[in-house]
Amino acid sequence: FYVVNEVVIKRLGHIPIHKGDFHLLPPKVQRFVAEKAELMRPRGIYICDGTQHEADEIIDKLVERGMLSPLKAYENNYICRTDPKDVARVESKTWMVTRDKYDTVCHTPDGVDPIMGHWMSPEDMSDELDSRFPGCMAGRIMYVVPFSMGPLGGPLSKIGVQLTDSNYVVISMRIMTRVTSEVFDIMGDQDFTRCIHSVGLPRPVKQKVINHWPCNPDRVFIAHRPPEREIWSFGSGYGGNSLLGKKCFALRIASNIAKDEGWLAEHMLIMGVSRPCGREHFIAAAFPSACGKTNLAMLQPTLPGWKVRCVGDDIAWMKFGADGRLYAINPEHGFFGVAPGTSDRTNPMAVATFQKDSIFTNVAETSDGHYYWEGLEDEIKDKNVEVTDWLGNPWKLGDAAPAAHPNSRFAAPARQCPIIHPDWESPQGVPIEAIIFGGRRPDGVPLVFETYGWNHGIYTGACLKSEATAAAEYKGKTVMHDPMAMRPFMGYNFGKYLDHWMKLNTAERKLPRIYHVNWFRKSRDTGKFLWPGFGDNIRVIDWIIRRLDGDVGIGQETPVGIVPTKGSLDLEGLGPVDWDELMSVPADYWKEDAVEVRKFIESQVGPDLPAPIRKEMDDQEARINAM
Ligand code: GTP
Ligand code: SPV
Ligand code: MN
Repeated sequence: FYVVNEVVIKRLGHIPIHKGDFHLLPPKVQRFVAEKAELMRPRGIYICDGTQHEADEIIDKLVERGMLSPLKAYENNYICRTDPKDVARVESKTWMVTRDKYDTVCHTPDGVDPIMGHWMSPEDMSDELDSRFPGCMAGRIMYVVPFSMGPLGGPLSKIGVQLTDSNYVVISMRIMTRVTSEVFDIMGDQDFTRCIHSVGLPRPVKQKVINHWPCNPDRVFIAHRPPEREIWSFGSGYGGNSLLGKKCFALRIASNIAKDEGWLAEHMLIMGVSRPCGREHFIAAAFPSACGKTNLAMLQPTLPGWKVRCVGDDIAWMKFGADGRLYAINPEHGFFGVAPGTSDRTNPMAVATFQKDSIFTNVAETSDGHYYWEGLEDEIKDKNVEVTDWLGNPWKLGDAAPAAHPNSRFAAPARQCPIIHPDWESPQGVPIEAIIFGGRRPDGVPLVFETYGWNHGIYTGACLKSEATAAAEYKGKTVMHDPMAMRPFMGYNFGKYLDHWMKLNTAERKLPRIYHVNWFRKSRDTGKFLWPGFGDNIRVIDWIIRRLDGDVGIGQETPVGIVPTKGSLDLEGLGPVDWDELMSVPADYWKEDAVEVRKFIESQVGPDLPAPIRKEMDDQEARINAM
C-alpha cells in the first residue's frame, strides 16, 4: 500500500474509483492518473488488472451494447464494426513533438515537406491538446491499463500505463500487450511511458454515434513527446492510433530510447527457420504495412524438411549481446493482422491462431456465424449462406465493393499460434543472423539480392519503396518511399537514425547480413505476379541461408547487389517460373531509379545523410551508370 498524497486526493476530487485500489498504484502512477483525471473529467476510474475475469466482464458489456457481437461458429470470437470514417492509421495527424525541429526531421530545402517524421512545436502541441482534452471523458469511464512491452521484467522490456475511455481498446490491449497489475510491483524506480487516449466524444454526445463506435474523425490528433516518454491520442479507436503500446510506444518512442541506449526498435518480424539438417537460423524482416510480415513470420514451407517458427510478426527490439550477436525480442503479445488475403491456403497458421479468443474489426460475417473477407471465396462451404459486409449491409459474391474493409484486422493472442517459437518469450531474445528488407515492387526489382555489407545494407533499407496499401490513408497503387519500412513510425531525425545503425558496426560484433526481397514483381507482359509467394518464399530463405553458410557460387554481382545465379534456387515441384524476368536487374529501370532516389535522398535527408551512406549512394549510382 502506498499513501495517497493530499494533492493527488484533491485532483481526483469526487471521481469515484469503480474498480481496483488506488493505494496499490506507485505514487508516480497515482500522480499521473489523478492529473489526467482532473483534466479529462471521467465519471469514474477503472484500474485494470488484466485478468480473464475482467476481460469477460467488459466483453459482456460490449456485446450487450452492440459494439461487439459473437461470431457463433467459434469460441469467444467477436466481430466489431467501426465508424466507417475510422478504419486506418492517420499519418497526416500523427506528430512528434520536440523543442528542436531537427531532432524530429531532417534539414530539407525550403518548400520541401519532410515525409519522415512529422514535427510539431511544444507550444503548438499545447494548443492542440488544450482544444481537445479538457473534459473529453465526461460521462465515460477512464480505464487505467498497466502493460509491459516484452516479457515482464526482462532486460529488454519496457513498461507503459495507458489511460483510455474506450473499452474496445482495453480488451485489445489485453491481447496485444501483457496487461497485468504486476507491472506496478516491478516498476520500482523504472520510468514508464505515459499513454493518454480518448475517443474524443464526451457525453452527452453532440454527433450521431455510428455502429456504437464513438470517435471524432475530424479532430484526430496523435502526438508523441519522446523526452517525456509521453503519448497523446485523440479521436480515433482504430488499432495503430489507439493501441498505444504498438506503433506509438514500441516504435516511435522506443526508437528514441533505443538511440540513447544503443539498441534498435524496428518494424520487423522475427522468425526461426530450421533446415532439414535441424540447424536453426533466426531472421528479422522489415516490410512496410500490409506487405507480408505476418505471412512470412508464419510461413508453411513447401520444401520438405523445413520448419518455420514465429517469434513476432510486426515489431522487433534488438540489442547486441556480450557475445557480439544481435538479439531480438518481440515486444508484443498478440498479432494485429490484415484479414483480407488470409486463408488456409495462404496463411494456415494465422487462421489456426484466431479460431478463439480473438477480435475481428471491419470484416464481413456469414449467416452461420463465421468471419468472411476477400480471399475466403473458396472456403464458403454452404453456397446458400448469406454474407453481411463490413458496413452491415447484405453482400453477395460478385458484388463490386469488397465484403471486408481492405484494412480489416484480426487481433489474436500470439501464444495460440501453433508454430509460435518456444523461445518467443525469452527475455534475452533470439540471435539474428540476417535482416531482410522488402516491399511491393511491381517492376524492376529482383526476387532477392544480398547487399554488399552493413553500410550498403543500410543504404538499401533507406531506399525501400512500396506500393501504397490500405493500412494508412493513402489512395491508389503509387509506389512510395518507405525507408526501413519506418516512414510512418520514425521517432527522430532519419539521418541520425541511419548514423545510429551505422555506428552499431564495431569490430567485436557479428553483424547480420542484409538482404532485399520482392514477392510482388509483375510480368511486364501479362501484369501477373511472377512469383507464387507465401509458402514458396522458403525457397528464397533457403538461398539466403546457403549464402550465410558461405556458399559463394550461388550468387552473382549486379550493380544493386548479389542475385541468385541461374538455377541456384530450389524450384523443385513449382510450376513454370520466368527466371530471367524475375531475377533481372533492368538497366532502364535502375538508371531512372538512381536519379529518383538521389533526388529523394538529397531533398529528404540532405545534410543529415552520414557520409559513408552517401558514398554507398555514389558508388551504387556509378555501378548502375556503367550498365
Ligand atoms: P501490417 O500488419 O500492416 O504491418 O502488415 P504485414 O506486413 O504483416 O502484411 P501481411 O503479412 O498481413 O500481408 C498483407 C497482405 O499481403 C495480405 O493480404 C497477404 O495475403 C498479402 N501477401 C503476404 N505475403 C504475400 C506473398 O508472398 N505474395 C503475395 N502475392 N501476397 C502476399
Ligand atoms: C501497420 O499498419 O503496420 C500495422 C497495423 O501493423 S497498425 O497497428 O494499425 O499500425
Ligand atoms: Mn505493421
